Amino acid sequence: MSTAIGTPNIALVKYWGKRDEELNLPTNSSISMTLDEKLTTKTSVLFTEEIDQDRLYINREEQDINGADIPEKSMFIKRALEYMRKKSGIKGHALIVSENNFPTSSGIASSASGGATLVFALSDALGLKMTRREMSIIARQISGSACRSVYGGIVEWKKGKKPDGSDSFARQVIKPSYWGDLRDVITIVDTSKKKISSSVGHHTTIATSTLYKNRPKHADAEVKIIKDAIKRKDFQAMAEIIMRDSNDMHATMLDTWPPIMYLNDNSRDIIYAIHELNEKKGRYVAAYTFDAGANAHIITTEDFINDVLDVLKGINSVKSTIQSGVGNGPKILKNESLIDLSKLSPI
Ligand code: 2P0
Repeated sequence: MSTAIGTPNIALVKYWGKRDEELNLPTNSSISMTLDEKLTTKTSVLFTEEIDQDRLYINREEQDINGADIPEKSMFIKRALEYMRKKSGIKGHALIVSENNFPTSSGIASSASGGATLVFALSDALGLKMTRREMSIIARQISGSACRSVYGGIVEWKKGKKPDGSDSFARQVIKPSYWGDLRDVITIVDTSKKKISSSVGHHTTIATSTLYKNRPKHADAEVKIIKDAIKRKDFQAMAEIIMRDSNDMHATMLDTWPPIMYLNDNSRDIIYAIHELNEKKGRYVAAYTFDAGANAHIITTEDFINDVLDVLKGINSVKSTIQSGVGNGPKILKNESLIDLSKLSPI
């Protein structure tokens, strides 16, 4: 048995579009900041002969991972579980209990922290001693963005070229402590479940958007530039790429047919307000970015947190904010468990 804790990541140059939908192989490389433990996924895994099939609970709700007609995400989880179990030679069924302390499917990357934390817990429970690279490759096959949450700090996911995905994994490019005062102010305006899943969105955008055709090459170039900017702690260069890349991705979504619109009027209020703040300061002090949801991530530094919070106070639709620094990535929790061993169910 093992329990792991992991965190989401926020993409600074985004992953949107797959060259292989079975293996979650992206059309472009991406780069992200792993978040700290304000937002967490905890996952306990037990292998036992005492249950009759594999069982998975997410936020206390049992998910079907055994039937023939299960959702794609469940199939991908099952595939990762079976691969790792086979590698270990352990025979028991898996009881997996996973809990997020934040809303799922609302664009706060629950699938990223979920996938990475699960692979961490499985590897430890099965005694596999896998490298982070191996874990990143398996996490990618559960959910693309999960391959980045296997590491702390600033993380690059190189798209790779091989059809089997063996060269498509993430790696840490900057340690968490390098730019210790970097912050993400996660700004919640909407906690409802998104209408179009990321997996469907990735597919439809590639299939129908003409704007998208320019994106992969452009995003790859931006990854290189932003990596150097972060190494120089050049917030000016970094901020503009972050905002432009988010806008670029959401433009291809709007150009998708039928259109995908994750941003709403509340998101747009935040975009305008951050541009106004930057203009007032005469330079970039904050950068917005949005994933597949209306909630904003505002990247800033410790010095300007209060300016950002003041701006957000003036926006009615802002329900709450969470401040995150750069996180250290997943780890094993030695003395915690979400499994009731006498009932073989979630605690
Ligand atoms: C990202 N997103 O780079 C981008 C930005 C959303 C917008 O990765 O189908 O849940 O599981 O590989 O990773 C969300 O897509 O998609 C995502 P799958 P995933 O973080």
